[in-house]
Amino acid sequence: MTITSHEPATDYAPLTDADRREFHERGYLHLPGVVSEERVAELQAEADRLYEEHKAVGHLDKTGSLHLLGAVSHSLAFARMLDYGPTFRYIWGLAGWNIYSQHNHLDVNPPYEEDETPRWEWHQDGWRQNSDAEYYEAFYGNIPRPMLSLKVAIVLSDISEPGRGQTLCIPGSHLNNSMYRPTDPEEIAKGPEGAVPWLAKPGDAFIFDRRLWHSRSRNRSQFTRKMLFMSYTYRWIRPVDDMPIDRDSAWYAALTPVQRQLIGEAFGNLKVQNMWGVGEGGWIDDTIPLRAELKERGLLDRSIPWLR
Ligand SMILES: O=C(O)CCC(=O)C(=O)O
Ligand SMILES: [Fe+2]
Repeated sequence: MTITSHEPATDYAPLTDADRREFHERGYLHLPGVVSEERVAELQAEADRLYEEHKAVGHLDKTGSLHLLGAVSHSLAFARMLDYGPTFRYIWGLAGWNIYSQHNHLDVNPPYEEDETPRWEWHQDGWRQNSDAEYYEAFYGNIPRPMLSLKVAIVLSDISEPGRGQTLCIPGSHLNNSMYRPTDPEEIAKGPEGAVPWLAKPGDAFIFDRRLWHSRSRNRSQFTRKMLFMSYTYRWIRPVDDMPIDRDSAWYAALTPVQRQLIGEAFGNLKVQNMWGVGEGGWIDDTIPLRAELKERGLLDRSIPWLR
């Protein structure tokens, strides 16, 4: 589809210390109405197009849901959300310039009435990161594992009433390395204490730390839930999604240098080392697009390690 929005893709407003504290205290932020109406309409149309395309070839699951990994490679409008100023300022502000999106997905979840044995779906993101990067507790004590990635969730349908398949989370739980896991079906069905559903309107966004304990929930309403999730991590961490990049495509040609970094491109002659933030000679590579962008705007900050 044609891109109709013309507002600048980037709005590099730095975070305040209070913004950072709020995020780190709660493990997530709800940003009401941050996505422009024009963009929301574009994203909804793309979500519907991709749903219909995947439905036509039988790629929905048994609940009729689409969970499309590597979503930004299927849509220019999605890829252009990677550095959408009002959400992206939290990403570089909290994680720095040496980042990309290793994992991003579109979720379209129609109502699903069928009764199912309830499953416990509470988790932290990152799979082996929750084991491999663990601190040796006998020596260090029980300290929170590292964040390593964070995610933007863009709301594309009205989920302002409970029961519409919202993501659930436990505020502040990102600092806990483990969570109680019941086996009793009744307890599983009831869910954990303190769970909060993300009630929101189209155009709202959530930013969340991958350590935040969260769960999907069943959509028992009459409304289809539509969300675009984009995770960002360091360039020295490998991709999660299979995201083949066609460098001859119109999609690729339309991406800005920062967007190309965010889909996982490396720059210069030393492509592998470049993922570590360096160029030839082993020096920090000031031409890495997001670093260059922040530097030009005077937003690198020696007092914040990831913005050095
Ligand atoms: O679909 C959802 O509500 C949650 C998905 C999830 O666990 C995630 O995006 O990390
Ligand atoms: Fe998750």
